[in-house]
Amino acid sequence: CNDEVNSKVSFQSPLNVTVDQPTGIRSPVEQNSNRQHFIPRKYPFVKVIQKGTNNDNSECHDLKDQHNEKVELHYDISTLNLLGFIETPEDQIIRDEGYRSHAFNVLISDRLGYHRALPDNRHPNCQSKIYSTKLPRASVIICFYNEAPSALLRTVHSVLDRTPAFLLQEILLVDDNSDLDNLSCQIEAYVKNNLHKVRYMRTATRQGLIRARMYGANQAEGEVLVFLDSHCEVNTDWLQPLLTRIIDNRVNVVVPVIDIINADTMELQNSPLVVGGFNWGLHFRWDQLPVHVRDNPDVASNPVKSPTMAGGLFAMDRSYYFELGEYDSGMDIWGGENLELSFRIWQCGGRLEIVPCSHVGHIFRKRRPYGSYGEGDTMLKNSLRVANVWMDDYKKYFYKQRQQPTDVSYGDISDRVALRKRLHCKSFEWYLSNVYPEQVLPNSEGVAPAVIHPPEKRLKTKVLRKGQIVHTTSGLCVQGEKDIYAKRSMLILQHCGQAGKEKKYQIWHETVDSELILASVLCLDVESKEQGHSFARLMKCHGSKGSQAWVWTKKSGVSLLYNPATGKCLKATNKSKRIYLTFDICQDNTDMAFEMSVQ
Ligand code: UD2
Ligand code: MN
Repeated sequence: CNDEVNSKVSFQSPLNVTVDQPTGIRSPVEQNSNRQHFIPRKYPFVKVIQKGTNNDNSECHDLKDQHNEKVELHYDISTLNLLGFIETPEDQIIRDEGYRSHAFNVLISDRLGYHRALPDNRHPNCQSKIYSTKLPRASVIICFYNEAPSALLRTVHSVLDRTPAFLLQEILLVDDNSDLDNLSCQIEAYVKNNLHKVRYMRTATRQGLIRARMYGANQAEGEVLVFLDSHCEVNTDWLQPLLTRIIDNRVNVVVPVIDIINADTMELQNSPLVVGGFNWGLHFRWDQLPVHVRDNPDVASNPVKSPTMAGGLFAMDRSYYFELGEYDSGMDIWGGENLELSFRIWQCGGRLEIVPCSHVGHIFRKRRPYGSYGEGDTMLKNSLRVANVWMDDYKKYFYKQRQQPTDVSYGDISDRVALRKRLHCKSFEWYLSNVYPEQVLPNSEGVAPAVIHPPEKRLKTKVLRKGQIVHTTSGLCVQGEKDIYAKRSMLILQHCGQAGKEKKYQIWHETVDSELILASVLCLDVESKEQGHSFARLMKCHGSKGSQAWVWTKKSGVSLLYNPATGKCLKATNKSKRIYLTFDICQDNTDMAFEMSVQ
């Protein structure tokens, strides 16, 4: 990192406002130099919780929180929704570029900054638990490749903010040779100048997450290793229950409950208590708890055994990690290593558990935003290694299940086979009957796409209110264009029906999940760009908010219907003699004035 490079760095963060050049355009908070702390520009709930010294000798000063103050932002849901507002063309660029490079809403992530308060979403039994003070110290290993800086640094700060200092040996930030703009340089300088417990390191060439983690683990000094993805936020007392299980027994490998940080809104959603499984295509899946476990009243706050883990977030005794053979270094980039480690733990005498009192949020994306340098499908190669080392005869089910050709080369596995022998590991048959008796032999289920999905959320359709959506300027009402109940139908403005069918076709139900539902199953949704417009359409309700979540809000007294996932508002647009509903940057003009006339 040299000064020249650093001076060009431009980093979109609420904390990059400098005293000399206040911009304050995109930020929900801006600096008030008299009071020496950040105040909200238009959003409330900002609290300064710690003030440090003003130590401004940084080279990459763009990344500095200029007064070294620790600011905790408290957002309620409606405030969070408003953070996605696109106000300028630059906002739109940050958003679009963010989705392209990171597959989540970087505009909101940047505006949130590096610290935010999270609701303590643990079970009440967990909240009253008292943990021993004689727990081992942990090294937290976070490897990243081209991660959005605001998400990465929020991960780091959430660990620093919510981990008792005496339990944290260090945080190892392993940069897997990121090549996005000046990212590596920015992060390295920020760490150097601000975070003394964090060690930044960078692999000489891109290694993939498996070897990048091994690289980090090899330099770790804590007695326990904790791995986290680079877009997480840990919650209250997250580490103590994990460490407690490890001192109970050093062969316990423990996983927190992985809550969902919504990729479009950054909202934290509680995950249900589920365990890890897999299908015969060797893709990870979430399973319901076995019935006998589910009925146990203690399950919500006691560790529960899990056949596999999702892979990104877990803690393990450091010496046990090495004893058990680290990771399979023959695996590339992404995929499969989570099942490999899970099988290895169980078959070789360890135990894998989910610890319900530990909660960590993770941004679940709909796609992985990075490639693998022409290595093709690393998941297939990695899974072939898993099957051939650990699954004995059962590997035939994997081979049968895959739709792709399986004659690809998966490299030399002799080391891993020798490891299995040396550790006297049990058979896959033993694993299936003792650890995963719920597993059934393959049926015709398809192979899932290669992303790890969040645990399923139950559909809540509780209706808050119902009524017509009126465009207040024209006095017209929103309804489907063609057949009222047609999926994919566009939406138009029509005279508001006063009674009967005409009116019925215009009655929208607003739910607790912020959906607007017509005819029980069809939701107001956003169609991506078509001929320059984003059209509103009726789509089947999916229950996961995003393009189907709607927030009523006001701008200069005008009532707008806002979609946080796109950062845009509903708009009446004349086209071919009809008035269609489209989306655009929210403005206090007449095209965007809508209200719900509650019935
Ligand atoms: C899940 C896991 C992930 C990993 C993966 C299977 C969770 C929450 N996440 O997928 O940790 O086990 O399944 O392999 O359980 N990265 C690198 N170098 C690369 C590619 C990725 O360092 O070449 C980093 C990346 O920046 C991130 C981590 O590895 O911090 C995991 O990657 P991901 O977030 O794309 O994986 P995810 O959550 O889809
Ligand atoms: Mn991830």
